Amino acid sequence: DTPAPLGRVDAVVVGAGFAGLYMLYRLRRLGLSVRVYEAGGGVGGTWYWNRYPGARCDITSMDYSYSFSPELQQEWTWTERYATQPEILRYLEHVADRFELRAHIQLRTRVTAAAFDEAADRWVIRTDDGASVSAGFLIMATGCLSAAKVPDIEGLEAFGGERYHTSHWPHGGVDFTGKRVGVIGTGSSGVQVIPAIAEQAARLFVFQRTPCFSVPARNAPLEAAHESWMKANYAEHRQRARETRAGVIMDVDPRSALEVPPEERERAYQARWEQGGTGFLATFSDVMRSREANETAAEFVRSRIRATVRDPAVAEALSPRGYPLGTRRLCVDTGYYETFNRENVTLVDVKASPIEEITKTGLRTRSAEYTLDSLVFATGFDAMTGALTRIELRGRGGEPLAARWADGPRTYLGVAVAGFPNLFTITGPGSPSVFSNAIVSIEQHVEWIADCIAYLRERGFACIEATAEAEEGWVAHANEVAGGTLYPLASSWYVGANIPGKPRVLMPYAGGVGAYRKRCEAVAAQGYEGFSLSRAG
Ligand code: NA7
Repeated sequence: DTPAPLGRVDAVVVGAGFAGLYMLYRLRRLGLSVRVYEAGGGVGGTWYWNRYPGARCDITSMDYSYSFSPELQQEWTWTERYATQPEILRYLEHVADRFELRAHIQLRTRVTAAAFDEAADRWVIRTDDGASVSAGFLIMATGCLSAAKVPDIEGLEAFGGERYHTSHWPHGGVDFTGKRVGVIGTGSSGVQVIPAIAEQAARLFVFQRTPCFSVPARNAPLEAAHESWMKANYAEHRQRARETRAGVIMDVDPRSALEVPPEERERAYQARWEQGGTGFLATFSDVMRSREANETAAEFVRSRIRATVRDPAVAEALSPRGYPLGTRRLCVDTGYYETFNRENVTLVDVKASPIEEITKTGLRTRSAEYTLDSLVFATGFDAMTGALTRIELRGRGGEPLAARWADGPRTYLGVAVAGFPNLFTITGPGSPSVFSNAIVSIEQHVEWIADCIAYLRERGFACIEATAEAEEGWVAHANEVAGGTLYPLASSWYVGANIPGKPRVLMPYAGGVGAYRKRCEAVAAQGYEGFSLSRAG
């Protein structure tokens, strides 16, 4: 078994989704030789893999797109308020072509391991085709929600029907006509796939463990007037978005939900409900800050569920209780609650009667057995850390990242890890990432990393590494910010609660993208404060 020759590039980028494509573009503009490895058979990342029916972004399309190229944002036309998966994928394919990125991307290649060579100040990266490459910089554009999770349910392998995970959907699509289908999971993927499957399948059983809060998307064709207004004001609009908490401009009512008379409060929630989308969270300034204020919003959603779902017992089972609204990601749906009025749809409460086994012919809960032709797992991801720790990343002294993070991820600014020089994590744990419009966070990280690499090269530095003290300080700060929010009150993937044994830490940084960006800019302006920089040899 002769090892393949070791190629050399200036940088390796792992992943060709929104983050990897833009990182490649920026590094090429600096004149670096770059290789991007992408496990998928095409570019697109999340939008390549999540092909389930109903898959759609829950950030409006004109905001969920790159801002780095004024020409691109002028020439591209989105068709709907919220873009579907195929449309976003087409957009990313267009970006790869338009900026001539494809020549640097190696598809169908998974990075399996990477080790830092301390003598050379370089990374040696191994791929599943048996090849190795040496790179000065290693940039992980592996996504926050890319390591799929299938629960370890007894009998899983015995199932005789077809099995799917929403994020590994077959490319040719699936025809559920005439089938008895089970969906496990009612998070963002579940609320999108359930109405779509219900329209096709003969019977649909929804196995729900934790009910979600969902608001209507009110999706619609993009209005020409809105599009031209946005295009005329894009630069300013994008700049304002970058300065917000979540990377999207929200019209936050500055009042407390508790200072407003109940009828007026109800009208305000109703108005946001009619508008659709996550702007619902901005109905009052303290919805995400005060438990009591939050409960008024939560109760409003429950009242909408009761008004929509005809069977009161089903409505009650769909009504979330016991965690604040928004502390598990708020879902955005099209016809989710209405789906439970259909004759062919049955909600199965697997909190009340847990799933005991998957059998050859279906699924058995403690109290009943369901015969199924197909089983769909909408069971989520080992979020934020999974894609990183599934690769054997070894830093100084050969220490694996997974071991380093055994008690929870520790980073400096969510972009670097002490002991892992010349490694950057785009939207890594400890950065706002999933608490924001991902594209705003991705662009900020990519630009910061590209500027950092340019700085190093201009000054003859071969190596940059976060100091242990800086990392410690950032972790402490992020934890302090987290402690001031409602997020720790819910068992969510934000805190790793969906993965057995995963330490409970709020992984995204809750301080907001605007403040975070300022902090990153200040770090750079101080000559990369909190990092040690060294020359070759
Ligand atoms: P989520 O939001 O993690 O949802 C996964 C769902 O699957 C959730 O309802 C889980 O219930 C359920 N689940 C997971 N394991 C089981 C078992 N063993 N039995 C029953 N139910 C189970 O993933 P999504 O893909 O929907 O969304 C992830 C993010 O992608 C989303 O937030 C957007 O940012 C995009 P549980 O809550 O664990 O009781």
